[in-house]
Amino acid sequence: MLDEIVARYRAGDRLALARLLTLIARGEELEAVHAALASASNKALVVAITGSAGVGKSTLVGRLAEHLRAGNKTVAVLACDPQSPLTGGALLGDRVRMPSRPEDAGLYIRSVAATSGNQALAEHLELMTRALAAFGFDVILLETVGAGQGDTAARSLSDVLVVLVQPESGDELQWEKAGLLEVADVVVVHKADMAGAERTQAQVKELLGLPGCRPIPVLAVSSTKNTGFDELWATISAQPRRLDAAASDAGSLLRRAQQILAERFHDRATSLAPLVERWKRHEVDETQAADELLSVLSR
Ligand SMILES: Nc1nc2c(ncn2[C@@H]2O[C@H](COP(=O)(O)OP(=O)(O)OP(=O)(O)O)[C@@H](O)[C@H]2O)c(=O)[nH]1
Ligand SMILES: [Mg+2]
Repeated sequence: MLDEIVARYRAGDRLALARLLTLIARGEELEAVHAALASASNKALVVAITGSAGVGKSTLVGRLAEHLRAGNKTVAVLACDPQSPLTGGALLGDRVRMPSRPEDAGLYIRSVAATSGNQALAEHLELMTRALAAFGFDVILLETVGAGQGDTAARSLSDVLVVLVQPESGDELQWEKAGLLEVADVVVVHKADMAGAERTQAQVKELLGLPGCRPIPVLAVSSTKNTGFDELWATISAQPRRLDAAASDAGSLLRRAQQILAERFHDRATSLAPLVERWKRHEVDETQAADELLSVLSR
């Protein structure tokens, strides 16, 4: 049955995509799904949007998706919402303030129950993201709740992580400081239509502008007024892609392994060359590369 789903998924069938995501979310057939996605190409930009409850993540994600669609980019949204486990309808209807357009093949929205343990959730999210990327979406937006642990997971799952704060967060801002510095690639003062937004933006800039800190852009965006989105997208696009960097790290690790093998066991090094070539062509992922590396070594 999985074979059939995968075949239809590869042919671009959205229903098959939905079924594949459901299997992943339930933690079923993960080995087979891993294998099916192992050699899939991945050119999607993965953007995580995080921040505390009520800061307007869903609204902003909806708006951003609209902007991207207007620019002809295809978009998939994965929304993790611990308060409403798997309520696809509610997500579209109430929470994401975005016209639901089921006829738009370039937009796909899916909610994810964030009830499983952190580690399992992260693993499932990673696979779901890969399944969406391999399906061909240009951009994947991940809405995650901003609880320290979750942020760190979202960071490793995304190319760019955007943290939302809102005006006059007061004490909360102190708490955010450590978290922001640790995880954010871009900070957005959201609800910029509210009083105090400019002050908050200045405060956050000051917090993040400490000497020795890596520079983090701090933008003002209002979903209600629909302002700041061009700059937001320009800033996100200008960030280096973390997942590419991770992949090239793994690539250089593989090349180093080849070097060491060449020095010590000449015959095995040549047997590793095809793997390195396939890695360069993105035909294997890290897991598969590691497996094959081990099998070459244990021969
Ligand atoms: N003034 C103002 N209010 C906004 C803006 N964007 C969202 N809101 C409001 O903020 C509230 C929370 O919005 P959501 O998008 O549900 O926030 P969220 O962060 O996804 O919330 P959770 O998923 O529950 O954590 C809603 O009442 C929105 O109408 C904005 O740009 N300006
Ligand atoms: Mg939300």
